[in-house]
Amino acid sequence: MPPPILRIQWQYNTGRFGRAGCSRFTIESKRMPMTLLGASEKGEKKAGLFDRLRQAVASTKAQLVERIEQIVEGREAIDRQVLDDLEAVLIGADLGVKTTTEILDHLRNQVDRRQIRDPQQLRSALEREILAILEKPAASAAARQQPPAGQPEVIFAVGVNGVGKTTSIAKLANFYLQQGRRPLLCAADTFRAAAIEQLEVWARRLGVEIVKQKAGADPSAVLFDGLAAARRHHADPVIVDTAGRLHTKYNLMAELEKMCRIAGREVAGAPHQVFLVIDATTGQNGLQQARQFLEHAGATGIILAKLDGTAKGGVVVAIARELGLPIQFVGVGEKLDDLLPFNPREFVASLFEA
Ligand SMILES: Nc1nc2c(ncn2[C@@H]2O[C@H](COP(=O)(O)OP(=O)(O)O)[C@@H](O)[C@H]2O)c(=O)[nH]1
Ligand SMILES: [Mg+2]
Repeated sequence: MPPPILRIQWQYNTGRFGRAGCSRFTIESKRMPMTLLGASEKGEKKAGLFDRLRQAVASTKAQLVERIEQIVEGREAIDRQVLDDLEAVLIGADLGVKTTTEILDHLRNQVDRRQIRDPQQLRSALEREILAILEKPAASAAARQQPPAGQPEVIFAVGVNGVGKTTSIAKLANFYLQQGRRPLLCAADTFRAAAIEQLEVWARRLGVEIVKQKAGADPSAVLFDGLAAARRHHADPVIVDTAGRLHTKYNLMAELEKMCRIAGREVAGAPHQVFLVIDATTGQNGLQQARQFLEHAGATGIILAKLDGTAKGGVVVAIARELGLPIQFVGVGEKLDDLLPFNPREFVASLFEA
């Protein structure tokens, strides 16, 4: 039987935990986060973020965890049929064939060694498997090179058209603003005038500086200007929008490589971060497209946009395993604060908690 749900409401009018009236938030969790006991602002914010992650993965949870519960219900042994059904569920939730096969091999192994016997244990065994896959690339993220003192951190966003690059850049700028930094946006997707205008609208809304040129300009020239402006105005980080048109793939990749060279010549170690933006709603197809970028752009991490409203959130696991890159942020909507730092444990908890 699942552990009972603990339901807490903080009442701002009385300053106590309780059930009635005037609450601003509700937390439901098997484990009560310690920070909430003091109801500090930090705790409130954290609970809010977790709640939003939970909302964003609701469809994936229905597709994955709730189906597993249906499979194991009433079964007495972990037989071939149970494992075949589990395999179908994992593929249906877009974990991909390779990742699914690896997970099933591990589970079969545990069944053979009688480490798991009861079908009811499959759920938590799967939770452990997914967490291990997600935590693996996260461990390597710390090795990133830092910019020299007094120089801006340079961050590129790359990925196919329409995946959510420009929107994610605006959200990232908002994230860094909240950390007390002064981001500068660089409109180096010069392929379409609309792309420059879109970034300008965000910059105005955020009140941050933007460096741009006319549509059709050399993206590397815009980048060069952006870095110079950042140095002059002590802005940091410089967040660079890039084009993502796949039909002129060769030019695009050559352009990206040139931008990386220019950045590195101007600021040691730049680009310090290259976020590959992937659209979660495209599932395995998105993963395929992402691979093509990786060959040329050398990404350091993933932003998974549009996790809200997709049942294909299982692609998170395939991305972590097959690209070997940490997922650093997930997009959960179109607003500025709809970007959540990705934490493997929280992600798994949001999917598997009762
Ligand atoms: N629901 C949702 N929509 C998003 C998210 N991120 C981006 N979008 C939408 O996806 C569309 C394409 O985004 P855009 O940033 O222009 O993509 P780009 O071509 O890669 O720069 C826009 O309509 C965005 O509002 C997200 O996390 N959730
Ligand atoms: Mg764009």
